[in-house]
Amino acid sequence: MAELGQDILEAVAKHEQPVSSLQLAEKLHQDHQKIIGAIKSLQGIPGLIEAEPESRTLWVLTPEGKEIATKGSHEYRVLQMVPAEGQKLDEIKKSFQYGQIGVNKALEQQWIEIDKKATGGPIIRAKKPASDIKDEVREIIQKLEAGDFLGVPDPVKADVKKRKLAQEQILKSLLVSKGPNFATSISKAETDLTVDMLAKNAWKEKRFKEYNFDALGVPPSAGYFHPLLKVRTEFRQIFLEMGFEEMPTNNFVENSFWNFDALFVPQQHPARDVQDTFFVSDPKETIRLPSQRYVDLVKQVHSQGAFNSAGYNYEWDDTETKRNILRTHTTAVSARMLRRLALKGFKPAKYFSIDRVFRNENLDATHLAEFHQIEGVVADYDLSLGHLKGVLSEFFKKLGITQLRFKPAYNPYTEPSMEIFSYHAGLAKWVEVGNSGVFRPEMLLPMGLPENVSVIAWGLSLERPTMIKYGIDNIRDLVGHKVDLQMVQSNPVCILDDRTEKMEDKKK
Ligand code: FB9
Repeated sequence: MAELGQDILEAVAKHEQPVSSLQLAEKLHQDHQKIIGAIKSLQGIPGLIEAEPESRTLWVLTPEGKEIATKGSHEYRVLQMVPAEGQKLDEIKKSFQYGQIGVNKALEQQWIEIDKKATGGPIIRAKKPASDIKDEVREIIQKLEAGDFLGVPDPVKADVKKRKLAQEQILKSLLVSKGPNFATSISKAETDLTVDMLAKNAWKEKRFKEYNFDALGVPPSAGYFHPLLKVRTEFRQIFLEMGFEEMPTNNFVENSFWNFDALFVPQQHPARDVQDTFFVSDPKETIRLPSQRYVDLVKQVHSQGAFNSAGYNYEWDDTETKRNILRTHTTAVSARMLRRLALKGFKPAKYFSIDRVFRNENLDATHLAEFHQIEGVVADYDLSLGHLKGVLSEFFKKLGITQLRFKPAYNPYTEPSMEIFSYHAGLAKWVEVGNSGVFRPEMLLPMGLPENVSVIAWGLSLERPTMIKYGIDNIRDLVGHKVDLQMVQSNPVCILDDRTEKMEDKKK
């Protein structure tokens, strides 16, 4: 293209008058579109050339039109073929490609007549000699081809188009002339102003590339945060600005005491079966249970009842409580933190956690055997369900969710319990956004927390809001070995509140 640009500059230099791109295409034996491209590229060099758009109308003959222009109209050729004594119709029709059309048109013009009673079949006779007749169609076609179409009446042009003898085309071209900085050589635009140029004043003869302020920045060849981690940061920010302290969740392996027994989940509860829980085979059992006194209190409240609770009335199994598992919820960590709070002397506290939990459940498009649980815990004196509803409203409002509904539910470790629902405008339905409740006294009192202390808590997953905000339908597109890393790189920063248009609505 640079070479073609050079040729164009040299051609323009030879003309005082502007040169059409059509002329340049002919002169340089190049396709007109290539010439246009090269001119536009030269226009990128400030002041080098001026290029004004021009357009002209052309009539381009079809093959049939070209035959008329060179050999005459079909009807005139038929007339020329017919001798005084007449000619068989079939012979005329077969004499050239357009013979049939020619006969029809010559009859229309009353130049010929057909004697259908002639012996041996119909014959054609001329009604007037060809020398007395002007082949006007041919003249018109030749005028159109020569670009002399102003004198051709519109109905005639319309007939030419209708007979598909020629097509009218608007040919766009550029009229090129010398610009104020015209030169026949294209110096490469400099992209840097160097010390050497300044020292020798060489910059004065240089041409510098224009700044392109629309150019996108070079994407940093750095790492990119996974959408889950970006959403986790948003949730962490929400908890921190609400005054919550993050719990230490750096133990995926948990023992059944903290994951179930301390939460007053009975040892025969189905959630503790292999169908729902991943058991660790080695080490199979923990060696680090809390104090025997605390374990005995938990054992008592389960098996015989205590603290005004009837308990579950079953035979406690010391082995069961020691079994190592992958934690099924971060509520195990909440239990550890509440026990620690009791041991150091109770003060009101607000804790949160966001980390992985593991459940041996059926997989589907939105559920894997692990997910990130988000949990909030508030411990204070005489908290009620009203406090729980209030803190949930505040929390979800920061997610842009303002329409909440609560539905009675059951958890072994909370009473009362509520499922949390929010109206999703994009889906036009109420969707479950979490679960919550007030921890039972059978969980709190064996820890040693004061009787008038109550603890409210709630939980939700990290994956569900992330999938909704990023418009991801299948969880395997978000996490796992099949994830497209381009998704990680190209997904925008996530802002959870209602300032951003919901990704799901965008998909509509
Ligand atoms: O996250 C869930 N849904 C959700 C959350 C946020 C959200 O945000 C939108 C952008 C606006 C959208 C949806 N759920 C809980 C509800 C369902 O997705 C459910 O099908 C899946 N649940 C998980 C458990 O499934 C086996 C989500 C997960 C869950 C459920 C309960 C708890 C934690 C996570 C809990 C708890 C709890 C209760 C009492 C005391 C302490 C903790």
